[in-house]
Amino acid sequence: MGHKRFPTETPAVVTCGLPYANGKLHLGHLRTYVGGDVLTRGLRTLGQRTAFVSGSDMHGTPIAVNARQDGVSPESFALKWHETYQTTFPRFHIEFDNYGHTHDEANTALTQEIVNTLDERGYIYESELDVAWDAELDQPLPDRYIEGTCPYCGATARGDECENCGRHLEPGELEQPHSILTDNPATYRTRRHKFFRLSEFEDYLREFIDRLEGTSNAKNQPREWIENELRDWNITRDLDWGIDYPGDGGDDLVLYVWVDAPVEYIASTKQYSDRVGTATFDWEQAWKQGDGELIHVIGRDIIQHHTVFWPAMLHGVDYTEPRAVVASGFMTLDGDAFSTSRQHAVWVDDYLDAGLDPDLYRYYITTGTGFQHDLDFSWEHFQERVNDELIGTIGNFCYRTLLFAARNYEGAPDGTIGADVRDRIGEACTAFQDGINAYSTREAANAGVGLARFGNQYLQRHEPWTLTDSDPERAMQVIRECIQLVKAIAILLEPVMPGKSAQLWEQLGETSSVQTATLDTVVEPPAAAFGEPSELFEPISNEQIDDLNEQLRNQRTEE
Ligand code: B3M
Ligand code: ZN
Repeated sequence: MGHKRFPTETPAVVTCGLPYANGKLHLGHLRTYVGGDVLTRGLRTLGQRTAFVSGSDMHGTPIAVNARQDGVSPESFALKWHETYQTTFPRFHIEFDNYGHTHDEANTALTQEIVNTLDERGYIYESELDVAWDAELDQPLPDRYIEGTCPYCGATARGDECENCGRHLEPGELEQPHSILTDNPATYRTRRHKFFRLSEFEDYLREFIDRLEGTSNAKNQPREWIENELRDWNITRDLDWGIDYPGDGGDDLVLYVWVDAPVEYIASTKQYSDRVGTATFDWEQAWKQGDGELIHVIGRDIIQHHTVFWPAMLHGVDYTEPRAVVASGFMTLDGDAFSTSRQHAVWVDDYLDAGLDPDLYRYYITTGTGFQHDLDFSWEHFQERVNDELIGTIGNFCYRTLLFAARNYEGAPDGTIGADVRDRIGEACTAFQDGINAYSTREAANAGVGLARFGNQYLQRHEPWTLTDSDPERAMQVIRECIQLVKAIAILLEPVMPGKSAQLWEQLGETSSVQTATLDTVVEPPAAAFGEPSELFEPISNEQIDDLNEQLRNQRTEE
């Protein structure tokens, strides 16, 4: 069974991996959120009904450990960061339809309901488990409270995950574990815990993986995990921060953070439905009735959670299965991993405080490489891409066209669109549509960039400024064609640069919103009257790049 091409009759939900509410956001973090936002806007340009949701991940040791260091409660610690993220995303034009958090009522209730159903259906059992313990402090050491060696790749890893090879680690798997609190080697205590019968989902997951769309890393890596033995999954923790285990026998246990975190995708969609009404978006149709085109946009380190644990949970309660998992590559800064602890990072606030437009960065990461490939950020490269591509190609073409049109015709002159321009616009629309259908935000964005490149050549070839006297009709036609190209560029680039495209739309004299413009409107006639445009982009100077690099050097600390 293949999936239907977008746009479909059925509603889509695009989700972004939930950020742990535990620290400042840097540019590297934004890759998946910008990716999800561009994809959502692109789907809407195709006419696809789409909800875009996410939320803050409030639970687990990623929060508990950091809150403890700060000497505050996990709840107030996480809420503070949640509020920061909620205001930061829109500043980068990342506009979720709903941005909740995992500790709210909606997610707590839905998580407990799903766990209860899994329990009733026999997918959960209780068993003894040797958990890591700090003998000196006499306390359990779940997940990030221990560090040691990954049994799969030998790298240094945390209790439940190896960042190096991307594997999830079950309790007991980490080798040479030691407490991050005292540095003592971990000892063990036997405790009763809850387990999810993942092993029963092997046949289902094999078939699911064959149907799954998205990036090739997300479709291929899980095969190996599913082919090898699927171990049952420990879904509870000895921790006093999280969602309580709802059924019998789990009195002092909370759910493992990876149980309730993805449920927020559903809870967040529900909150959106509750707000706008089910006639506009029905969360149950999407999540419970098999009708939703569910697309998860994530970082590549959490592929296993989204292609193994999560679809098994959904299948266990008869919810809709994901259609696609779109997993980004990692980001580096000047060739080195972004690091919060070493302050090797460009903080999102610093980027905005430098007066840089968010769309420039959105363009940089969307078109810099394919979504699943690793991508490096450097200020020099950023400057080059802004000055050469955004100014040299896109800004230049749009500005020259609109200025000439405003000065000579006070807007769009009469004239027909010749076959080559019409065909070239058609090709760009097809490339855009194919790009979105392949979950390639880069291909979709490049469709618009390609039109600007074509437009510059077209202007150069026909030199309308030499025709105004000798052949005024022809001059009018060329400009009329170029304005149609500008209009198409505004629509095709809206997903990647929503702010700049809205500005261009206004310059074109359009009164509607470019955000709601669909592909069929690229051929509609432009507004007849508009005034002189302003430049869309400002060049970035060498001095500014030197300053930004210096700031980066000054803030960096050695570990
Ligand atoms: N909070 C962040 C991460 O591991 C984690 C994602 C949850 S998505 C349901 O990247
Ligand atoms: Zn590993």
